[in-house]
Amino acid sequence: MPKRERSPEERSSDPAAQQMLIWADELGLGTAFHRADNMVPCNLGAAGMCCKLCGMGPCRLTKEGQTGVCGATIDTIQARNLIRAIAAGSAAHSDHGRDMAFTLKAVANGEAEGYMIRDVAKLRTVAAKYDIPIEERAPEEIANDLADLYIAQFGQQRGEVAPLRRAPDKRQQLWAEHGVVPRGIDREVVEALHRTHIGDDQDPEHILQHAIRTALADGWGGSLIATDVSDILFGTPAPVLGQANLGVLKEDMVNVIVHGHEPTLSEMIVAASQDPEIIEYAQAAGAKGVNLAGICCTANEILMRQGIPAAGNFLQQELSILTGAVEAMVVDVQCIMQALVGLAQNFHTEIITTSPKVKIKEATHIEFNEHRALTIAKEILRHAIDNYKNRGDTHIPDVREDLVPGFSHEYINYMLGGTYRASFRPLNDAIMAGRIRGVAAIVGCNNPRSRHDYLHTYVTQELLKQDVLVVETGCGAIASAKLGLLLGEAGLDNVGPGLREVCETIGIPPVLHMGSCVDNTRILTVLTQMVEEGGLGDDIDQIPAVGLAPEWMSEKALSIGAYCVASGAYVIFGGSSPISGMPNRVSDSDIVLGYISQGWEKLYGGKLEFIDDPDEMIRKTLEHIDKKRAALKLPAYDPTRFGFSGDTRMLELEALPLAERQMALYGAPVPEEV
Ligand code: BF8
Repeated sequence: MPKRERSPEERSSDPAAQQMLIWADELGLGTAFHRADNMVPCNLGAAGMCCKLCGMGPCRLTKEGQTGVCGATIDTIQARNLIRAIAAGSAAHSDHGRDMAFTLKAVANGEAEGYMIRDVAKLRTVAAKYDIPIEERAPEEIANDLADLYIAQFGQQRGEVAPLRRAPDKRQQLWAEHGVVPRGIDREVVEALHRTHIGDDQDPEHILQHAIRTALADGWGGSLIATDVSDILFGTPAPVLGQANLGVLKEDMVNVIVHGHEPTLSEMIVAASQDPEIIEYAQAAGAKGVNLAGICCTANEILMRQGIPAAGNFLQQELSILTGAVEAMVVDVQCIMQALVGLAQNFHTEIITTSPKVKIKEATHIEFNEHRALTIAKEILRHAIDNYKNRGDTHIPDVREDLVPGFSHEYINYMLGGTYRASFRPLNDAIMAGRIRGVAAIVGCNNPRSRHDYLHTYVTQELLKQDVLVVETGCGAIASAKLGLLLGEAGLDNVGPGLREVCETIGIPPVLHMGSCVDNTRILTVLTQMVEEGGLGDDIDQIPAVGLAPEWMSEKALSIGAYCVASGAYVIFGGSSPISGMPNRVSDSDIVLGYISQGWEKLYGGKLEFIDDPDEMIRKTLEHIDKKRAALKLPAYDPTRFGFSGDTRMLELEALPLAERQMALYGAPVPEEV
């Protein structure tokens, strides 16, 4: 029986997306939303009950006690499937980190056209962490040494991945005790594939221990390298005004969307788009200029550094093409739907692939190379401009929202303590006092199987009411941006009283946008500094904090979840569980589900759970935060104690007649000066 197709409102909670879905229906064109409705997920694969790792299968385990042809149990099969997904996610993030490290090397040696070292302070700070000499050395010399060190982490065979030393001491000891310290990034990914070949590791818990090691190679390895180098080359983010949603596309300009993940390309396209020669070329084609916008994590990279607008998140890549206003969509790696090319053929949009790792049949391929970066970026923009004359009717939804992204770890440090006393003390104090109940990191993808953006924004808003400070990255951050939650004043009326006071005092939004998915490492760095600041325990697992990926879909998300667990976090994934197994499975047959939750919690203090009900996600988040508060002997959360200071209170006071205001402020009328 065909599945019922959902209405646009059921498919997305974003009004711009809804408009484009109605338009798609009028045009008779399909999108991921339509395909999800018409493609019932394979129930065996979705639950991790299918093994296709050798030619004796695929083995479909449908009955309790059944095994694969080789004798593999369902638990072994689920553990193998999960670690393979985590290895792929770790590989994707880390390969991005590797490319960044090679770009740093090329810049240090003057071989990368158009790039420069923008954040020398960060370069020196990072290099000093690895005992690279920094005094009386040129930035290029330091960068060359740091690039060599970072490049070596990928192929290293023994020892420990260097950035691991940036974790809290106690956590490093714990990893050493449990034998999960990653030796080299590539080595752990390769070993994950080896262990899951037919006839290798067959103990599910043993397999999943290596999943932790593989994920740590991502979070405290490849991803951290990617973030460090991006900041060094393109600048460490600081708050900047931006905009988000499809309404950032412009009728009178050549619209170019950059989509994917690596900032090496997108940053150079930003630079090229501001080149007078390119602007003149666009004007000669009849446009006012070139309007750049991002999709997915590329959007986050250029939004938080340059204020370049975000056209949307993962599920808006096709919707942007449906506007008919996009001259070129320039893609690099990850989260790029193959369907883009077929859809674009109904319009004038040119899909341009640029990575030597990613080609799509019938797309234009202009290969990017950091040695000729600016020249190639201009060539790509000329293609887009040449295509402007082919534009037909446009349907750009008039929906966009302002936002302030750019809350890097470094900026939060500065924001809380100033230039000379950069510190996390005020944040720790606010948590200890109970003004801030705890912290939630809400990250990850969109998934067309759930209502686009709804889980992200519902969970975010409900936690804000409960005085939980929210930090966000990836497509989740763009979802909140589109709803106006990333603005200083907007939405503070719906934020709990203690959190509101903190936001008003410091002048921050209640939701802090910390970057792209590789930038989840910024959250690890923040948590580490909160530990080092004191008052919230001596390791990350003691902090009242939870990580959530309400609309996850990618293997990268699973890797992030696993390294956050290994770092001590309680992590909740929404939507479906890839290891749910047979319906109504009981106790001893739920080895994998139990192990990643209670098993990992015993070892690392963090756990991974899949919960599809958003209210249950919120309940469990608050329960965990309160449990951690109690363990630290902090006062129990009590919202009635706060909310009597800050801008909101001052506005209330200002509205009062003078005498009443003076009574409220000073307890007596103030005599007039004579
Ligand atoms: O790395 S959140 S859909 S864009 S995987 Fe992809 Fe998921 Fe978006 Fe960025 Ni992250």
